[in-house]
Amino acid sequence: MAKRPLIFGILNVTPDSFSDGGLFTDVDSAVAHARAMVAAGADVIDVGGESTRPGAARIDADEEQKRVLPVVRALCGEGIVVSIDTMRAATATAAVSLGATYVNDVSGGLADPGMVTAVTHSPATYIAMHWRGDSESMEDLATYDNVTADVLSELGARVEFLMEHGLEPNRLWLDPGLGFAKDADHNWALLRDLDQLVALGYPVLIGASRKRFLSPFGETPADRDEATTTISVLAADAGAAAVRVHDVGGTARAFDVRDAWVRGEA
Ligand code: PMM
Repeated sequence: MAKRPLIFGILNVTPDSFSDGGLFTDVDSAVAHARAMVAAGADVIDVGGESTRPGAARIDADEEQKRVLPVVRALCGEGIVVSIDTMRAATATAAVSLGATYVNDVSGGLADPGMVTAVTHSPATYIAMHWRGDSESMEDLATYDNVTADVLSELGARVEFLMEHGLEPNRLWLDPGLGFAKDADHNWALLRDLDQLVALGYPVLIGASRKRFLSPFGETPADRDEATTTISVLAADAGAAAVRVHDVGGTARAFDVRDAWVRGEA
């Protein structure tokens, strides 16, 4: 059976993210929440300063950096492994210079032409997500002939571009981008076909946590943790390398159960 995925705990230092917007806007509360997620079993804390929920307006780079960099500095100072969730090269570069290990770019390098150089010239691992357009336009871009084939080929093009620009293959991860220019059926098809994305040979991150396509299983975002955790376990079985979640403790317990199943003992 595929090994236990890493758990990326979500830390949005934004006023407007769909699930945790406004909760962790000062450094102290953000750091406290990150520590709690690490204690609950997070391997990495994914720090984001710009909401990507459908319809969200973009903020400028200064505002993004004012939100995230003090938090990144504090977490790296405590030895916590940090991922910076940004589409901007300047923010990625600043966060990596403070010690961030991963650059999580929901645009896969498409939003900022400087991103590819920023990551190739850094020691960071780059997580390239499938993306077709920003939050303001993405709902109109959710048309596919065959969502799995189309996402695989569009991500494949990003891989080729990144390699041509000198990114080493062992510093690249991929993400199908659940909810980004995808309707509910697209997300479910991508999850059903996850083994095909894993077969490309790069570590795959899955970000399903509390998203709207889980609404049949929970009305509000906070009601969707069981559905999220079930997806995390199934994603683990399909070979995902990491899951990006709000409910770290529940995910860690579910992975403990899965490990007991694999070992034949608890
Ligand atoms: N989803 C959100 C934000 N960042 N990053 C990756 N790699 N994959 C995702 O699916 C993803 C992401 C959505 O917003 P949230 O931070 O409020 O969950």
